[in-house]
Amino acid sequence: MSTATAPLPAPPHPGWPRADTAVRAATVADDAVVEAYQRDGAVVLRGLLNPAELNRLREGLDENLARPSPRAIVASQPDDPGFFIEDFGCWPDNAGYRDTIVSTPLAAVAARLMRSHGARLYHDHMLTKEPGTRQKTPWHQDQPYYNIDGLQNVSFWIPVDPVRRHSTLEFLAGSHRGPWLMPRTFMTHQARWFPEGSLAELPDIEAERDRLPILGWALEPGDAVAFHMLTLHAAGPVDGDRRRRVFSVRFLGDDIRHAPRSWRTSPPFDGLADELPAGAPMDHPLFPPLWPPAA
Ligand SMILES: O=C(O)CCC(=O)C(=O)O
Repeated sequence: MSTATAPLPAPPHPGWPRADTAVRAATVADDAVVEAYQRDGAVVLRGLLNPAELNRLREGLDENLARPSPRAIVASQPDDPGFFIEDFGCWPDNAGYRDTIVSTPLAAVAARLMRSHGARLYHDHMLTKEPGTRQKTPWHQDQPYYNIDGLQNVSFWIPVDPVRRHSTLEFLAGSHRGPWLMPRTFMTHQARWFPEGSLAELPDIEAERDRLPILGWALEPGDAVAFHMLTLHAAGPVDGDRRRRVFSVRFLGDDIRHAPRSWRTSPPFDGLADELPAGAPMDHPLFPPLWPPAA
């Protein structure tokens, strides 16, 4: 992702927000869900997208899979019977993603979960595991890979296919309260971000999973999970009869500040440090404010 090449974001679509946006957001993320998000750092959101919104997102995902961006990476081994592909920062070129981001209640739900007045887009991330993918997604936090400080943040993980319990995203409840843990490359475990020894290493969560508060939900299309960028999470393999096409989109709240790094973040925002000082709010065209809607 480069600030030099990214086009200016499209303004919210005409007719946005729809009259029912705030009501839908308060229904899917009612006070009990918001409280659970604050306490656990992860919640399930049943029926977040309606069938028309889901179809639009599916079109966006299929378009992305047919034409991955130059930023796409293969996250499975060559001998994996399936295939795990990720892509980043595609929304400026993908109308299905744009519609999903600006024309659904996502931003309004984000503001509620974060207990923030405003919600601005951070970035999008596609994660698809094709049938039979053996590759697990290892336990990790997201924020140590990023260029932001602050607590008011949320990521949505939105599958367009049914996801079984053993293939879904799992969370260690409460881990969003910290500490920050060492980010490593998923397949070769290299420390490419924070220098070796500068953050604590991850505990062996799998070895202790029976006594840990692990959350995870089987999901139907239209459902999603929402999680804090410090919540430890991981995902399982997928069965041979299932695709697992997922769109993840991440939002920032009022307290988030720019934290430029001396290394390349994941995803990268090349050149941003020249345009947005350290400690500044993320007030930049790459991160359009989406809630509350402009007057
Ligand atoms: O989809 C996956 O397998 C992992 C998702 C993930 O780590 C994320 O969205 O941050």
